[in-house]
Order: sequence, then C-alpha cells, then structure tokens
Amino acid sequence: MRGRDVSKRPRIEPYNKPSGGWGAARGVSEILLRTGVPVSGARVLRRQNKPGGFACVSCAWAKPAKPHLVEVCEEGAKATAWELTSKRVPLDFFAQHSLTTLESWADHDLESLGRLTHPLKWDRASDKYVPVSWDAAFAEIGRELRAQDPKSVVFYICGHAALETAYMYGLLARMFGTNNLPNSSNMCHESTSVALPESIGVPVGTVTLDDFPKTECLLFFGENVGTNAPRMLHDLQAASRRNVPIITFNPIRERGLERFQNPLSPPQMATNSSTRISSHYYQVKVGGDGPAMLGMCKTLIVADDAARAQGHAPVLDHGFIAKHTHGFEAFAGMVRTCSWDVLEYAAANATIACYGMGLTQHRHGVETVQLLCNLMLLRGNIGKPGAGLCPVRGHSNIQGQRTVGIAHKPELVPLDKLGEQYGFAPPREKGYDTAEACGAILDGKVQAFIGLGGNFVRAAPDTEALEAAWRRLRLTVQVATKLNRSHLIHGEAQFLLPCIGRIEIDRQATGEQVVTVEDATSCISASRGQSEPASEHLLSEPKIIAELAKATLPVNPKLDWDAWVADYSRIRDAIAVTYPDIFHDYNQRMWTPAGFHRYLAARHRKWMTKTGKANFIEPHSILQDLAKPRKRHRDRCDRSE
Ligand SMILES: Nc1nc2c(c(=O)[nH]1)N[C@H]1C(S)=C(S)[C@@H](COP(=O)(O)OP(=O)(O)OC[C@H]3O[C@@H](n4cnc5c(=O)[nH]c(N)nc54)[C@H](O)[C@@H]3O)O[C@H]1N2
Ligand SMILES: Nc1nc2c(c(=O)[nH]1)N[C@H]1C(S)=C(S)[C@@H](COP(=O)(O)OP(=O)(O)OC[C@H]3O[C@@H](n4cnc5c(=O)[nH]c(N)nc54)[C@H](O)[C@@H]3O)O[C@H]1N2
Ligand SMILES: [Mo]
Repeated sequence: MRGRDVSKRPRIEPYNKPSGGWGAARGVSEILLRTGVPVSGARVLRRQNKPGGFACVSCAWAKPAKPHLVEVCEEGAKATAWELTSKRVPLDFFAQHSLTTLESWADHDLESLGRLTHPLKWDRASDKYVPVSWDAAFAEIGRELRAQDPKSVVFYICGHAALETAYMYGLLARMFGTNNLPNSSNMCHESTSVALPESIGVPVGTVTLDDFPKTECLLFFGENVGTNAPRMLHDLQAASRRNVPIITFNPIRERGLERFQNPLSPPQMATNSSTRISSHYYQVKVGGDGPAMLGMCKTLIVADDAARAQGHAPVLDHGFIAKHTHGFEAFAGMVRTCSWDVLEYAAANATIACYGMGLTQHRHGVETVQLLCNLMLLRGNIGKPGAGLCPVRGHSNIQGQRTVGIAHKPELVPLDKLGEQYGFAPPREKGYDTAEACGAILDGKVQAFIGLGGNFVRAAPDTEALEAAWRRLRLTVQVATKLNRSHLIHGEAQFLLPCIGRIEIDRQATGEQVVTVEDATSCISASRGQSEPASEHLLSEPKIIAELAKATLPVNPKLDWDAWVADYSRIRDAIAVTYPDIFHDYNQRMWTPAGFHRYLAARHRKWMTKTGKANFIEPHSILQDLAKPRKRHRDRCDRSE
C-alpha cells in the first residue's frame, strides 16, 4: 500500500451545479460504500443530530427542535462515514512502515487507512510504532510529566471533544500547574472571542435558530456555507423563499452561496430545480470587508441625517442607540468625514449578520468584527427577534470548550471557584495560545506536548520550522481516532493513544454514557453514541484523561476521577457546581430538544461591557490602512490570529 505523493498538485475542475441536490445524494452513497458502511451507516445517519441521537462531528451548526427526517448534510454524512469506516490500521502496518517513510504520505491517505486500534509507542531503534499496554503508557507518561516544570508542558485540545472531556482536560492542566491550553479556536474564531466582549459583552453570537424565520435581511461575510456548515442552507433556503434579501460579501463566487438544491425536497430533486441563496453578491477584495462595512455605515448615517433634515422617519434606531450604546457620536463623526464609494444597502427591521474565516482570519479580524457590530448597532439589530450576530463556528464543540474552561487567559476561567471546589491553588499566570505555543516550541521553552485530537503541526502555521523543533521535545502524546501527520513527527518519547469517537457507544461501569456539546447558537444538548467502537482496545477520552491525571497528579480527596469515568452525569454535576448560572439542572436540561440555550446578556440588551452599554468601537487600523492606498487590501494574516 502506498500513500499519495504530497508533492503532487491537486486537480481542480469547474463545478456548475447547485450545492446539495443529486451531487450530494451521490456523494453520500459513494462515501458510505467506499468506507464499507452502507447499511449500518445509513441507520446511524438517521440518528444524527436528533434528540436521543448523536451530534454530528463535522460542524457546529445548530440542530432544529423538530428535525428533518434525516438531519444531515453531505459533509456531515461523510464525517460520520469517515469515523465509522470499516477500515482499521492493522498493527502489522506499523511493523512494515517506519515513521520516516510515512512522512511522504498525504494527510488524506493517512486518515484513509482507517481507525487506530491499539495504543502505540514510538520505538527509537526501528523508527516504528510498537504496541504498548495502556497501563505502561500511562505510567511512563505520568513519570515523564512529573519530571517537567508545568510551564514547559502544553495541553492542546481540538474542538471535537465534548464538554465533559474539555472540563476534565482543563482541570488536569491546571491541577498540574499550567494554563497552557491552546485550542483550535485560537486558529479560527479567536477574533470573535476578543472583539465581541468589548463591543457587546458576550464572546459568542446572539442569534438562535428561531431568529431565522423572523429575520428580514441576512448579511453573509466570508463563510463558505455549502462546504463548511451545509445544514445552515436549510435556514437560508427558507429565508430566500420568503424573499428575504441575502447579501453576500466574498471574493469568490461560492456555489453554496449562490444556489441550493435541497436533497430532502422530492419536488426539487424530481425537477432538478434549486433555490437562489444570495440575492446580492459582492465580490469584495480580500480584506475589503472593513471598507465595505464603513461604506454601509456611512450610507446609513448620511441617509439618516438627510431624512431627519427633511422631517422624514429616521433611518437609524435612535431610541436603541441612546438607551443601549456608547460612542455613537464619535463613530458617526468619524464616518461622516470619510469619503469613499458607498454600497447599496437594503434597510430591514431585523437583520442577521453571519460570518466566518473570511473575516476572522484577517490581520484586522478583531476590528472588522467590531465594525460589523457597529453596523448592526446603528439599526438596533442586536437583542431583538430576527436580528443579531451569527459567527458560524467550526468544530462541533469548539464554542463549548471555552464555556467549560479551555482558555489560556486566566481571567476567562473561574479560578477561585475551581480552587475551592477541588482544594488546590490554580496557576494564575497566562498560558500559551496556539501561536505562542508554536513560538515557545521553536524557542525550546516547551518540553512536552499533549494533544487531545487535532493535527497540530499541520494546522499551525510554519509547519516546516515547527516539525524541526518538535523533534527536540522530550515527550509528545497524541490522543486520536485516525492517523495524521502530527502523529509521525515525534519527540524523544512519543505515544499515540486511540480513543472512541462520539458516534460510538461509550460503555463504562454504570452503563452506556452520554456526552454534551454546545453548538454555534449556544444551545447545549446530549449526544449518545450509536455504533460499536472501532476496536475493543479503545478507551474513551474521559477515561484517558482520568488515567493521565491519576498517573501524574497526587491523590486528591475532593476529586474521584474513577467515579467520574464510571458515570459521566457526575462530571456534569461538577460542571454545574463550577458554572451554576449556565449549567444548573444540567442532567435534565441536556435532553431539551435542540438543546437548552445558555443565557446571553446581549440577547436581552444587557451589556456586560466596561461602559455598561454596547460600544461603537472605532476601527483605527482599518482607517490607517485605507490611508495607504496601494497596499491596503493585501495583508492576510497567517492562520494563527
Ligand atoms: N466538512 C467540513 N466542515 C467543516 C470543517 C471541516 O474540516 N470539514 N471545519 C470546520 C471548521 S474548524 C471551521 S473554522 C469552519 C470554516 O468555515 P468557513 O468560515 O467557511 O472558512 P473557509 O473554508 O476558510 O472559507 C472562508 C470563505 O471566506 C472567503 N474569503 C476569503 N477571504 C475573504 C475576505 O477577505 N473577505 C470576505 N468577505 N470573504 C473572504 C473565501 O472565499 C471562503 O468562501 O468549517 C467547519 N466545517
Ligand atoms: N492549512 C490550513 N490550516 C488550518 C486551517 C485550514 O483550513 N488550512 N484551518 C484552521 C482552523 S479553522 C482550525 S479550527 C484548525 C483545526 O486544527 P485541528 O483541530 O488541530 O485539526 P483537525 O484537522 O480538525 O484534526 C483532525 C484530527 O483529529 C483527530 N480526531 C477526529 N475525531 C476525533 C475525536 O473524536 N477524538 C480525538 N481525540 N481525535 C479526533 C483525527 O486524528 C484527525 O486526524 O486548523 C487551522 N489551520
Ligand atoms: Mo476552525
């Protein structure tokens, strides 16, 4: 068996059909066949994103309370099949291939090998993975970790892991003595998490699925919905049918933002018809969103000045601005003095603004998100039905991990509460985020890296330099379902620990366990695995964390890791003690269809900001760039901002 040569260029072909439709239906059948799971896979798919079923492992889009017959998209079905594959990486594969030879394989081919089945340890003499018992692996990792300064250990977590897992992982890192908790969110919606608290006092979007049927306008910035959150196309299709304008800003004409053929609609499939998604499509330059938003703000403010001068109804929501916001006059004054072309903008009483990587992964991501807030505040579009901000998050529980303590910034975590609950002194020093962790690895300040999922060396920027530095790490541990490049690049001691995925049945001492996740609209719901684990040798993520903790930390009379693993509802009870406002009655409320919504002050027009109001923040760097005409839209950041 040979992997594809990574140096070969991919083939790119034009695609003229709508998103979804027959292409998607064919795609789902093909992937079920290719991964060898057509029958059981199809049965499992019916339980995807349903009450009592499991939450899709592909993206974070919300699940409706009354689900469609099959609440799943092509990408979600592929993700399910990708995890449920009947393929396994046999131990003799590792006996035949050294890690150095596998380095020429593409990630796709590595993952295509199928599921990992045994705990493995890198053997220096042969440069191969050899099987190791779980007990020996935990004992050696514990011994290595205990010998390290906690500040030199990094605990990375990818956004797949459930709330229970993430809570335990954060606790393990902090009890060990570090806030070095970088996560994949640092690479995607970190700009959202920094921008929104300053503007509106919450770090997340303010809309729920219920707002979509009520909205009168949708703005869409830099999100490729057809590929990355396709179930959202149902909500957009419904809005389009109500003739709601959908105004898209994207340098590329993305097919999913143009037309959608609903695979769950027999008439559309039979007649091969489709629905338009975007009513207006503006191909902004890369990084051109800030100027476009300023143009829209100016249009509104100038139109409002004119309307009021002529005694007509105002264009801006002055009642809202006066009662709920701070900094309007300064912002409006600045905008009035700007001179550049303005865009057409349809006024509506309730607008939702959706956005993705096209905004956040820019050097001015924070300011651009804040400018989008300004645009929304001008017409009172936050905290009323049918209106609000909708950052479309990536991994299925990426938003939730922050909610339960995955953060490198100590001020984002109730450290006093944790200290009291578990009788320890949590570290107060800021930890590393993803970019800082990379820097510290390059500088030789890191000795050990524990990765709970993900593909860190590939996901982070500057892969080559990072891989070279990685070899100098003393200990590297990867917990994973499938092989990827980060498992081939190893430190002096490397372990690869295979875990069960969320689609699989998780049996512990008290029976089958359930986990919970938070979606991109802040709804928290239960997810129950449906299929048999890929191998009898796999452990669950909570079990792996508990064993790592027991091997590394002193015994703590206030924390019984084994009792938590035996019954995950006890982890949820503990989470509810740490975060009573969000998680009270957690074990009951997690069964609410579509999940329970966590309280977000901004949704109720309560502003948890320094001014106590929603803030109009001036986009100084964007304005500075505008003053430099030649270079102005070129600067894209690396993936780590
Ligand atoms: N199937 C599947 N789904 C996934 C994932 C996956 O691996 N597989 N990953 C998940 C994750 S972690 C994430 S974060 C999301 C990412 O999902 P998205 O947020 O959609 O991110 P990208 O795929 O990078 O697409 C970015 C879009 O922004 C546009 N763009 C680029 N530059 C600019 C700009 O300057 N301005 C504007 N307005 N637009 C611009 C691009 O043309 C593109 O359409 O997807 C999630 N969903
Ligand atoms: N070049 C490039 N770089 C990027 C991006 C990009 O689009 N292009 N996107 C950026 C973004 S938005 C993000 S969020 C990051 C993502 O960065 P990461 O989260 O680090 O990477 P992923 O590719 O999502 O991780 C996939 C791996 O996770 C493991 N895995 C899958 N399911 C499970 C599970 O249930 N449990 C465990 N323990 N492991 C599991 C499998 O081994 C799989 O190979 O990458 C960022 N970097
Ligand atoms: Mo992401």
